[in-house]
Amino acid sequence: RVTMAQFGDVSQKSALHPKPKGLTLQYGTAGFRTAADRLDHVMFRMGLLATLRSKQTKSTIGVMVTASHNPEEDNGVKLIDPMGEMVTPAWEGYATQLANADQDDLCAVLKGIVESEGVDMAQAASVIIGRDTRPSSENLSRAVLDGISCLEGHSHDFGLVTTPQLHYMVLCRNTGGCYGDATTQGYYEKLSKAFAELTKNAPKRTLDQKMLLVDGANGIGALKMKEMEAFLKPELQVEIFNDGSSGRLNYECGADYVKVQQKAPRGMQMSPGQRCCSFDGDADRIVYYYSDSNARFHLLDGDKIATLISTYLKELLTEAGLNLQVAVVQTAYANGSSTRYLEDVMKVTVCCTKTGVKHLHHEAQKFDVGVYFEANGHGTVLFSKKAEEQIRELAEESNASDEKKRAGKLLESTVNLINQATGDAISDMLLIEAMLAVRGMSVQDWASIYTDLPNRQLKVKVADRRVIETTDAERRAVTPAGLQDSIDALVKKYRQARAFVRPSGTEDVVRVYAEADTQESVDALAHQVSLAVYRLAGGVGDEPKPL
Ligand code: G16
Repeated sequence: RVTMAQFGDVSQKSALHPKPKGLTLQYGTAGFRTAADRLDHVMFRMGLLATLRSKQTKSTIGVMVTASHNPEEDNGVKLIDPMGEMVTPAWEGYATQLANADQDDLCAVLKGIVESEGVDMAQAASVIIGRDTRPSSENLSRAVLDGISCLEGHSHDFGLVTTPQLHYMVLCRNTGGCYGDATTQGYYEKLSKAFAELTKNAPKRTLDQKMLLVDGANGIGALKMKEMEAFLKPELQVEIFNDGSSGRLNYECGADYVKVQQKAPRGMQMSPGQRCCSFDGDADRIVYYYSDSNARFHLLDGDKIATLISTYLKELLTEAGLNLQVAVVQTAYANGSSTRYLEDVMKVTVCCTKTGVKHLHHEAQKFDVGVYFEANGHGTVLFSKKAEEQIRELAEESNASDEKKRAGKLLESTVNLINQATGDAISDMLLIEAMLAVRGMSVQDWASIYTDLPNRQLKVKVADRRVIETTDAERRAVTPAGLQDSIDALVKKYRQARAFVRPSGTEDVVRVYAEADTQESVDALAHQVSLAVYRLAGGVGDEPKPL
């Protein structure tokens, strides 16, 4: 039987982390996210919850303090499950209950979770935590530690790490080190070794070809790239911009800014044709770009990354003679051209899920090789046990032909380079650099695999974004009445057009996405759809203006 006495001094300690009156928060697309000064109680309570989850799964659980792409004054928290993946929907529900419970009800809510999930309170618990570079993150991570110690969980604070590094640590710890050594040093060594193994196979490259400009979004990714730089030389020479020494986190820089604005970040000195990339605020997303000799900006987003990776893997699997199914998982934001290319030219299975890595990750697990990427640059590749075994056997097989063996070894190093726990800007960057090098491709060759349809993303402020409910992997709005009909009518006016709207799960806005045959058309369409949202879903502030 669960007794209140088992919750130790939760009641007294939680009084030190009071919940602001009337505040209700939801576990969103990637955890709780709001202004940092409203989150202390949430952090304490997530420390409690992670400890219970650890007891229940008898595994290490991760808690990452970050608001990723959001502005610097926001913060948030992501919970990481035993295999390094996002916490399950049931526990997201508990997280929401716990975050919103009144102070006096906290122990009763904990008791409810313990009983529903059959948590053995006598079981030892282990929770590891990390944080991004936001000024508020240090104090908030202390509140998490308070919560863990309240339930006598064992904790380890990794301090400043990228979100994917913490996911990696969780996976390493729960596989008894099989996945790698659970330290940042171990992470650098594993990835850089795999990178060196791959680039050994590359044709000779000039120093210029080995050069990559990295926009660190003034965040944790820049710090960690500085630590890792030395491990990658001489095969990769990075120059880091927006390293946090002056600018603000994510301000006019970072992957989200570059993707949405479709322009280079501030401060980046790009010469024509120079390969560049941007990380986001916690380094779990990446986009590439370059500007041509006419100063035209070319973006290579998550869709282009997924195409490059799946082409490369399919070729290697064919060379290796391995019959493994490759699938690509996308969301509604995937550019129509990318989906058509993948299905019609590459002949790979393409699936569409709701926004949020947790949904894509889950879908990708169904295939031998599941490549998942959101257009915003968040993604990775998952290999099934069967796929990994076949690859490993081939790499060690002495009777295989030289061509097959080489492909097997390349695949083996590719598996080692990929962070299968979650999308990881650093790991994805190294994979892209290695693939381009091995295949002797320039960034222009990569960009020309297919041509994106012109597209536009906008945000609309409404009084309560929950009035918009969606279906069909967020491609259609069910409520408010009339909104989807308006969107359908608008889309019909343009060629090759598509548009959808959905409430964001990380910011207090409604997101609008549109694509069409020309930039002029898509800008008009996106604006008209924004107006429909503003008028039918309770817009606040000024009416959206034409672009
Ligand atoms: C998070 C999620 C992503 C999602 C993004 C935007 O990214 O991890 O899967 O695409 O939020 O979500 P929404 O459109 O619901 O606001 P990050 O990098 O901010 O953690």
